[in-house]
Amino acid sequence: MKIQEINAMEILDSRGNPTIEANLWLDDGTKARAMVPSGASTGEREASELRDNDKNRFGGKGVLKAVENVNTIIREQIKGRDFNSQRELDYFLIDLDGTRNKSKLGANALLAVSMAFARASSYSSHIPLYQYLGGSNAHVLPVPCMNVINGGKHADNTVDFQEFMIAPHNADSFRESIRMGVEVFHSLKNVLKSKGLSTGVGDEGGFAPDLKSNDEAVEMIIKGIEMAGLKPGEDVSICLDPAASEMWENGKYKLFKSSGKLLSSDEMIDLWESWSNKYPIVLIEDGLAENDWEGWAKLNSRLGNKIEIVGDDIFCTNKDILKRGIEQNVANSILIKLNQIGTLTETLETIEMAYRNNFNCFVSHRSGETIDSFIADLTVAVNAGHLKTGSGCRSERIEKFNQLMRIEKELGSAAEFAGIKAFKTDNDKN
Ligand code: 2PG
Ligand code: MG
Repeated sequence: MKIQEINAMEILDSRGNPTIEANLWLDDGTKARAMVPSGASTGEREASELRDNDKNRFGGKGVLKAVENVNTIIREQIKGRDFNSQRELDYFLIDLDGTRNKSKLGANALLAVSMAFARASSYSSHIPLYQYLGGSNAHVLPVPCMNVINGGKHADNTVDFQEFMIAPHNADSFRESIRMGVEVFHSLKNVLKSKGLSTGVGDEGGFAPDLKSNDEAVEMIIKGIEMAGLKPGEDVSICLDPAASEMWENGKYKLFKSSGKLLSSDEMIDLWESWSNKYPIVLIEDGLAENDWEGWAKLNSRLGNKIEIVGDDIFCTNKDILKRGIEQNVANSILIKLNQIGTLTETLETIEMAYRNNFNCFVSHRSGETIDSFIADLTVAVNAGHLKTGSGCRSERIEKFNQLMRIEKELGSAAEFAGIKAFKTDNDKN
């Protein structure tokens, strides 16, 4: 596959911040575009997102340097060159950058090219992206974990924890599960309205009301599930991403948005244990901070045989860090975000390592998104069984759901909806 032309430009993400888009042409005339998302609660060890830091443009958030790197250094090296595989291109880009964390050219620049090449190759070979990436066994439609209440860094409210998600797993199909999820989203809106609470939404499309406590968020969601005529735990379960790294300071967790409480690592673990006993929780992502490895090992030994313990900031989709996590037994699942590592191939390597070690993979959007639906295809490609890509509104989130419905339709009778078995819960033992 010879690259005929490549160019990039600065576009905007869902928060109105600049991000990068690449357009790539192969010599058979196929053309593809890819857009790169951007996080707010980023892990310390993520690959470097190159920003201009020119305070005169977008408060320093411009990405003109990354764009220029694609249009000059990368273009000069890959234009007219033949790449036999995605792997060959991605390792070429990694070598061209030459740094450990992609700080020279920018992980955002590299990922735009990597994704655009994958999409163009799939068009060129007339194979849908999910099958191009995953092969002919790509057939599992994920449970959409929908982030219906936003807090933490994603909303200006009194909720400490970043994401309260619903997992509508008791369905026969993805389409049905999305219907259930959206109906819960709408009935949650009515619950909030009836209590005089705000129904404005946060960055990922979940509601962002001021609540008296973090518990109240879960209680509202349970009411919303019931009001939609569904059974909490049986039809729809709860997943959490408190994004605990954001609360971690001097060895303590600051719950300052709600109560002003300061919790030790052990107290946080107790909190998650008590929550998972009283609420129908099937998954906790980043229940502890990225540098609290000792705490993670304890959390996983306490709850890891009951619910899914997902590492996001702690692993950063990085296989070397995941390896350490496997050795130290700190989790049973990993969050997968392409831009944390910066190329598709490295993402697939991390996923492969996870599966080989009996870890689950939970595919994820970023809080700053675009309408690019690449992660929908990736989720089916690797039969991940669950993904998180926002709530029941905002087109940059909904587009991924729509793409999954298209894939489900295309797969026809070969499609399988993952259901509850997507999660690492004690159902595993049944
Ligand atoms: C997370 C993500 C996505 P951000 O913490 O998992 O929900 O947030 O993109 O801001 O890192
Ligand atoms: Mg997270």
